[in-house]
Amino acid sequence: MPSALITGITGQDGLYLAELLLAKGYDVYGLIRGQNNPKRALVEETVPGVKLLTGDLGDLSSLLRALEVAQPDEVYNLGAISFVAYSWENARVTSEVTGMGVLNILEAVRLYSHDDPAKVRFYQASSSEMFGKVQEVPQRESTLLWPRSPYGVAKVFGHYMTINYRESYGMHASSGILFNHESPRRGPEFVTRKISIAVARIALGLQDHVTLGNLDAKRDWGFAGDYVEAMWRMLQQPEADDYVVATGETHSIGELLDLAFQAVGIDDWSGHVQQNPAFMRPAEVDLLVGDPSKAQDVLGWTRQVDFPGLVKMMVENDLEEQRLLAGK
Ligand code: NDP
Ligand code: GDR
Repeated sequence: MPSALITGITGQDGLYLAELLLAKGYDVYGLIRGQNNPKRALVEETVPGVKLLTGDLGDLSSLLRALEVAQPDEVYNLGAISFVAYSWENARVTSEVTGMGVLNILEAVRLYSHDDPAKVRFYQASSSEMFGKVQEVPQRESTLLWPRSPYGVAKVFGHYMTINYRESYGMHASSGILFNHESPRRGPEFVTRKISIAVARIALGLQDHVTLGNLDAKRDWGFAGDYVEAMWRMLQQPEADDYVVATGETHSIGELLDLAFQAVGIDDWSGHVQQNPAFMRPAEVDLLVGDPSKAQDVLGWTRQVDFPGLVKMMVENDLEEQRLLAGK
């Protein structure tokens, strides 16, 4: 039975990836931080087959201990401080976890695999935020990186460190440059989930409006369940490499609002949406849209859920959740 260690097990992608690997017969270990992590119960309930190990990306010795216990064939480094807006106010801690944390886990894997550098296959969760002030449209693996946030800068560090460990030590280390992917498990601080929760509550008469930042922002949004499949496929390749994973389509926040409100039968949402500069960012990324050709050709990966399907899935989930919470 192959074994895998996932950092970031409590996050959106950690849960989907754990489900995928358990279904494939893997022995799955998840790294969980803190002495009383509030999301432990969620992980235990959602993926009861996962064995949780305590550790933190900032603590090399905890990573080494986790590797010794899990004896993994594959390590997926999904752990990060991942909210871009937060990274301006907390640039240092974002750099330490999202950037230096990658170096820590790479170094732990290198030390653990000292007898055979390719013993463990490693996945790094890189991001389209690395493209920032985009140098070409659509963005592909060879596009020059120009990050526009402390989060993006930290991801660039992790991305190049992963490539450096592959080239320096012969590690099977791959980097997935993933564009935005969402789901009913998305954190409520991200715009898609913020909108799906608000729309559900507005439909149920629990709130009147939602306050957002830049409505002109555009993103290449896919479904997280599809994207973890690409992560796994990367580690099944004979050679490690880097891949863009995206839909190749871009949509605005306005289009997202159209679809979300349509899902609850509201055609004109103008009275339900307000704007506040507090949700604007010091710098925005430009036209983010990815070219997934390499992932399609080499990995045989394709997305299953389209943008309207994704928005509908999220709003329907939140209608159900909010109805239960409100006792309706
Ligand atoms: P989430 O924010 O949902 O999850 C982040 C995870 O990182 C949580 O499990 C969190 O644990 C963990 N974490 C935070 N700090 C530490 C630490 N010091 N040590 C160990 N773990 C830590 O992110 P997603 O699931 O959405 O994303 C997974 C990865 O993919 C992230 O690295 C993200 O940056 C990257 N990514 C995501 C994209 C997306 O659209 N979702 C696109 C491109 C890249 P805790 O619960 O304890 O806080
Ligand atoms: P992003 O996701 O920054 O792309 O990072 P987010 O959903 O936070 O923002 C997307 C766009 O929406 C605009 N926006 C708002 N965003 C939030 N959060 N709240 C608002 O009220 C709001 N109003 C408008 C933003 O300005 C932005 O343009 C996500 C994370 O998962 C990263 O970890 C990952 O690397 C990238 O996706 C790819």
